[in-house]
Amino acid sequence: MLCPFCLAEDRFKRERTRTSLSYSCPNCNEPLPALYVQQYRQYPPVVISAVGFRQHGKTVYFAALFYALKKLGLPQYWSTFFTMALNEDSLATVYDNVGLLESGELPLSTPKNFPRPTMLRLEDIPFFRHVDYTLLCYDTGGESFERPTQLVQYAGFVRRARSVMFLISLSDLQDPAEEMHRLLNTYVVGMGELGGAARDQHLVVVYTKGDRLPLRLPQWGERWPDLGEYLRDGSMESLARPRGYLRRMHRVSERLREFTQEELGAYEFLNMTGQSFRSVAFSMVSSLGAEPEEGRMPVQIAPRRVLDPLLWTIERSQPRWWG
Ligand SMILES: Nc1nc2c(ncn2[C@@H]2O[C@H](COP(=O)(O)OP(=O)(O)OP(=O)(O)O)[C@@H](O)[C@H]2O)c(=O)[nH]1
Ligand SMILES: [Mg+2]
Ligand SMILES: [Zn+2]
Repeated sequence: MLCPFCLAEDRFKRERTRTSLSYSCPNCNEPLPALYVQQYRQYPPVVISAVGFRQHGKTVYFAALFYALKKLGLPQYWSTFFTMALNEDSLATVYDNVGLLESGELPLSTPKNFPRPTMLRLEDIPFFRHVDYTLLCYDTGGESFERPTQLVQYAGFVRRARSVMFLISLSDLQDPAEEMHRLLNTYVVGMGELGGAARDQHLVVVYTKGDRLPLRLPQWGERWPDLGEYLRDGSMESLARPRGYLRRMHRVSERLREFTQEELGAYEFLNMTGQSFRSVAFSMVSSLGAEPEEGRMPVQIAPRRVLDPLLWTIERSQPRWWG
């Protein structure tokens, strides 16, 4: 079983007293949530790891994802769906982040350290019938992805991910093709040092801050109107029809691949991802829905397509993709 805190695979220690039953990891001695251990097979862990440079939108993405899962009326469309945080830390992280966004504030830059995961159980997502999951969400400072040695030290969680997310904000890059390739190169070398192999993983490339793309790329509206439209009408209703939703999400991924080649000219990145991972998918989100002003949101946030990277990750963590 996978320890969410030190990521060792081991059998957990079990201690029963007259009044309690507790579990801990023999490797790091951290206490583990009882439900995590007792229902490990029923809710297997899926590691969600955000890889990306400083200020590219990792923390805001997680906050917007929690916001979308809790505040946008999903149970209205998914009739038996609910989420459950597995420990006190996770409960606090979810509610604090949702509260922050609701009040128009934005999270501070994340320190570079080995993060504790937010453990969130997802029950009855209609897209994936047979298994429910415990998400283990890891978010560390973007500096950790500047050099392989830093990645090894602060982001070792990536090794346990079946599917890894690269969060890339195109409007924050001078030369997207070159810098995306640098991120990838750093990642692949770091994974090697960690004793893992990217070859065993799926990659989900997530273009963040999608609301900014029309400004950054004047040709966006003219050449990629379908992508702009996909982002704009990213309301929750369409999630009521899982099959249609996934089909469209796959089509958008193909279009974003074309965009990456034709618009960004990121040939080296594309060739190397093709070689380095089991599969590569593309998605695009706007966590806030609009540009902040002076470090605050002047309007209520309107997350767009923030579930897509999660759906990709879960799809690629399914036995069919994995086995
Ligand atoms: N316009 C727009 N800006 C965004 C969006 N998401 C994030 N930002 C901006 O990007 C800033 C950085 O986002 P974070 O999520 O904190 O970035 P990070 O990747 O966690 O950064 P580090 O923790 O420093 O590695 C935010 O403070 C916002 O100003 C978005 O969807 N749209
Ligand atoms: Mg951060
Ligand atoms: Zn441990």
